[in-house]
Amino acid sequence: MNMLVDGEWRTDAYQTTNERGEFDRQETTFRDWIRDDPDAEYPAESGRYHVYISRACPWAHRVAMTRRLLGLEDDISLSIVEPVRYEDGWEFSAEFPDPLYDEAYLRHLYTRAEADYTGRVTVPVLWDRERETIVNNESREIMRMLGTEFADADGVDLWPAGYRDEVDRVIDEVYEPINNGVYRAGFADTQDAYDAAVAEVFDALDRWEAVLDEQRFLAGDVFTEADLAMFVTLVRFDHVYHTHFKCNRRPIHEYPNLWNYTKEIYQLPGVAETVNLDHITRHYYVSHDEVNPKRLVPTGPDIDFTEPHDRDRLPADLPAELRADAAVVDD
Ligand SMILES: N[C@@H](CCC(=O)N[C@@H](CS)C(=O)NCC(=O)O)C(=O)O
Repeated sequence: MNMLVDGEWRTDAYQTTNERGEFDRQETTFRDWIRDDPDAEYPAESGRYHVYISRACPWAHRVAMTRRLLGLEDDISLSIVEPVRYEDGWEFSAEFPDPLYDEAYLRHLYTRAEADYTGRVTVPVLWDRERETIVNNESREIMRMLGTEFADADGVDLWPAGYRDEVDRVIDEVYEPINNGVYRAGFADTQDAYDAAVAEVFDALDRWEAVLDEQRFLAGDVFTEADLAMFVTLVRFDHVYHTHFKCNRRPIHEYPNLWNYTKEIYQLPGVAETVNLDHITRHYYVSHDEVNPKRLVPTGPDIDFTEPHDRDRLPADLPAELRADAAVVDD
């Protein structure tokens, strides 16, 4: 895969699998924090920060969804890159421009931030207009800092007191077998690596299917960052991971609890507008020509995230903003 090496774009430098044919995800590199403190290096100021995302990417989706659910749209601006990634990496276009510098490629933001940057050029990117640099490009950390440093204390809380350890534990538990597991299955170079990854994916899905029979959300009866982290993988699963990444033991819509859980989250106010199945589908099937050389995009599956769910059978402690009837309450 492609990456920057000492600020130069290289198409041969990034080895995605190790000697056993297993997908190795490189660590992200910009790890600063916005703080709710006017003297901080990156103070939480409305209008100062921008996020670059792809509607296709699950990690970027975490950030877009957090921003929307916390009501930070007027505080943090957002722009979208072209859905398909070719040899030059994530790109901008007339339809999906770079609103800050009118750059042609996302990698130019990385070299603006650090002229001799070495690493992958990934979304999401949290950009500081004032220092003209990347604050952070790790979704889990961006999700957390938007909630703890930026959001209004009276609003939606995705990392609520009393649940924090459990949320952190669940995010860890879901990450390797599920969020990253589908990638390890899809990008495996050997049968053994694929077999092991796909077994982990489905063992974990079976486990969560059982948990969700007894409780509404992953950490209990409240909707948290852990659900958001799980949802971005589940909502992509049947369209891309099932076929493109060969996680085809069973689609999500055949798991009663996981499917109803996915539909419930999709139907929370604001969530559906963060999901773009066209960008998701085109991105995966067209960008990864090593997995899908003819770049044909399948038309299915025919599933409907808006059909009724049955999750009301379990207790939930949802803030007013997240209740399905929130739009009506606001009127
Ligand atoms: N750890 C990062 C991962 C981000 C990531 O891997 N994003 C993918 C898109 S889904 C990307 O931009 N890949 C480009 C590349 O690897 O060159 C996060 O969670 O924010």
